[in-house]
Amino acid sequence: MAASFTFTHAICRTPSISSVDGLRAVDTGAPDLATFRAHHADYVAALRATGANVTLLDALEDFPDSTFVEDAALCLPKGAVIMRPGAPSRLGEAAAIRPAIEAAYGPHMRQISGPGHIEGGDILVTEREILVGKSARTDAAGVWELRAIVSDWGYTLRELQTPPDVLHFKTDCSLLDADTILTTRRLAASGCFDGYDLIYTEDGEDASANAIRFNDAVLFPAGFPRTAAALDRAGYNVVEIGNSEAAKLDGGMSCLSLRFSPPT
Ligand code: CIR
Repeated sequence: MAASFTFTHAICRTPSISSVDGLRAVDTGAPDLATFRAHHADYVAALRATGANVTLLDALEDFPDSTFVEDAALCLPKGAVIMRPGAPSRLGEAAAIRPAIEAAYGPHMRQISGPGHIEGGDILVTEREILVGKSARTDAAGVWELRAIVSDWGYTLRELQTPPDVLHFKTDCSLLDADTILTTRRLAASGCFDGYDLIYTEDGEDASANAIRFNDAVLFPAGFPRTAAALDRAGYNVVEIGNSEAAKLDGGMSCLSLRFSPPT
């Protein structure tokens, strides 16, 4: 099975009470904690429904954005890399996620030591390569350090640019299968996905580009019916999850989990 979307495990973290103070580009109001946690529980249940073993970490009040675990680590079949978040308030999330990653990966774990920065949301792992978009959170030095690590493991890394005013590379794209990517037109316009099959988000539904293929399911944010229908027509098993509260913090489906199969 394809390692880029077939996983035995995931790690999630319960949204903290402090998540109301999470980072956001535009303030559309604080997330409602009860709704956020209910959506998060639906998300974890959807991952578990595919047969995966999901570790649910305790909320971390010191880090308002720490439910977005994806940004603190990169999990690959051959090893995991602890990231170095570019947002100062998120830098400490690297140390906080480390024990959970170490429990799963043991010695197959490395760490970005800096001075560069890199966040997992800027990294799309496909079946053939690792795409990394530089952004306000991910700089050239961070990409350089990651490249050295993953090259040792035999992976190819391609450095790209996240569009201006887009938080993360994966804010605008998702892997659907070994050859297919869901993307906004503004991201694909750069030609960065040449050689892949593309499904575009429908007009006015760019905010649905952040989805995840996880085993037989595509977890997809509720509220984008035309893009959901396009995925359904293309044969994907679309599982809609409420994302209204995470979206207030610029978060989406990929941000809420680390997905992997531990090395054997
Ligand atoms: C942040 O600005 O860092 C959080 N409020 C949202 C992080 C979303 N993560 C992601 O796209 N991978």
